[in-house]
Amino acid sequence: MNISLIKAREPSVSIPEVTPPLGLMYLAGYLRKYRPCKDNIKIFDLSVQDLDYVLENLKDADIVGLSSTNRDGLYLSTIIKHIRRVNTGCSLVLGGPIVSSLINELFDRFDIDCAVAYEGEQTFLEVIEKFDSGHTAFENIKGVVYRNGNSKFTGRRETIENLDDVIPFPAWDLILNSPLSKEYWKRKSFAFFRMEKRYMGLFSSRGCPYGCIYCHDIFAKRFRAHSAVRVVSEIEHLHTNFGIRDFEFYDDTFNFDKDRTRNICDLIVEKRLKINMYFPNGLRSDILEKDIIEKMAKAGTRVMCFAIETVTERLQILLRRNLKFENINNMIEIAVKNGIHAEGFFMLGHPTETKEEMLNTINFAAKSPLHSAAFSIAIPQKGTELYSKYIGDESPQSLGEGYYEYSSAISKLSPHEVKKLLAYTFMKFYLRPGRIIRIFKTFPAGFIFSRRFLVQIFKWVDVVFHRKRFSSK
Ligand code: B12
Ligand code: SF4
Repeated sequence: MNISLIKAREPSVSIPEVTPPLGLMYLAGYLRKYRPCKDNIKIFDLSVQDLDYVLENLKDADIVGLSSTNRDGLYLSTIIKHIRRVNTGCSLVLGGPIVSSLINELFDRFDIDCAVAYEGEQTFLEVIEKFDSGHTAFENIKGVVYRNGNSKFTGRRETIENLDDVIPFPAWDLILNSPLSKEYWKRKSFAFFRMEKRYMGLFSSRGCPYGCIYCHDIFAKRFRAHSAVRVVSEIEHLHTNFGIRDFEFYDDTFNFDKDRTRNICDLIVEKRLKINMYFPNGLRSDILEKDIIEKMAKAGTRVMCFAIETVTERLQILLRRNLKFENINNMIEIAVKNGIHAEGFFMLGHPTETKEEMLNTINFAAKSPLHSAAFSIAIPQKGTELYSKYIGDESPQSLGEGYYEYSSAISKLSPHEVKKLLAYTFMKFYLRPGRIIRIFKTFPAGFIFSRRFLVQIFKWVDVVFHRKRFSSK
């Protein structure tokens, strides 16, 4: 079958980061393994390709698979309308975080044939086989949302346990052997900076056992991981066959299994792989240990993000994040001493959060040894407990909300006041001679930092003045 997989994207200046569509590469790799030689699979990405170009190439598709987050879903119905116009015969399958988030309202919003919720590989395979056999009755396939009057969900599929055996390498070649790769390398990725232009994202584990009420549940609230040997063989494969030396890990809790983390680093050192590693999706900071950070540094870690979010204990409990603070500054200091760029993640505007509590978090960040800090606003996403509790499941999710555009006041301050505080964090954190000197002293590529610093300034100016530059295509 001709299967075209498309990453949807909402083009916005306030979220300039773009990452290669790992989810689609996983799906393509899985179909190749379990339906060998049966399909012709292509990947497109609206983050880096024009809609017109993509539409031009969809004319022979039997199945179009769309991947989207909530935010990227802003223009999804328009994109779908265009796809239906250029290819009247194709079947449209939706996947990605938006599905589990908006499970009961998908068919009200989008003209699709079916959707795949949560972990996608096994369900998508069964959906493709159904289409291939000329049928469209999905009620016996676990994990599918289909139209039956409204949206009907067949129920959640069991997660894949033995990841090493079941999940093949993602189909990296579909990106890395095509001009698409250069489009990612030109742009800002998830990590604060990269040493090399060429890079690839990795997803070495699935799921997270912590219970933060604002977080998704795509891969279940349990940690499942590829073995250290498998992770390093992915790195070796990408290094040998595609010349990739920079690796961004998008895992939710990469370091949850301490021994796995140690083993991955030891293996990289043992094999003398000269690579750079980045952890832009945050590490669980309170389970880090000195020797783990040292091993990570030795193995090539350049950027480590400490996901702290708030320093108010009351809120850590309310958000069910339960981060223990005692050791965090110490761990940041160790990372900095080992030449790792340490970035902190913080959020403002948590439910019931007061101005004083927000200022405490801002002051903690400013006084910490962090090199950089990313502050964003806590935006409830439908499908999370945060949304049910503080917005209400009956309220429709507004899909256009990203790091800064936001309208729901769940803290004690108004959205406008929270935005003003965000602008203040930037000055408070960066405009400190001590921090600037330390960045240039410990950071090996100060010039990259300066460039990022300027980009950040433009971004914040944009936020403060509420400039909207969304395309309404
Ligand atoms: C990389 C990343 C980013 C990148 C790229 C985002 C993008 N547009 O793709 C950047 C840094 C830009 C980013 C920004 C944001 N992100 Co982000 N990000 C991630 C992260 C860490 C990894 C994504 C990934 O590669 N996963 C690995 C692959 C294997 O998983 P996957 O893509 O979900 O694919 C699987 C299934 O979903 C399914 N599937 C996926 N697509 C398809 C398509 C079809 C046809 C089928 C059948 C199945 C299917 O099968 C795949 C294999 O099992 C995830 C966390 C996570 N654990 O996934 C958050 C996540 C996707 N981000 C999230 C959020 C909230 C945001 C922001 C809104 C943050 C903010 N406050 O502003 C912005 C929005 C940006 C945007 N335009 O969407 C949420 C999304 C929730 C939601 N319901 O939308 C996630 C899930 C994190 C979370 N904790 O909740 N993010
Ligand atoms: S620790 Fe991170 S990935 Fe895990 S539930 Fe909390 S926010 Fe989500």
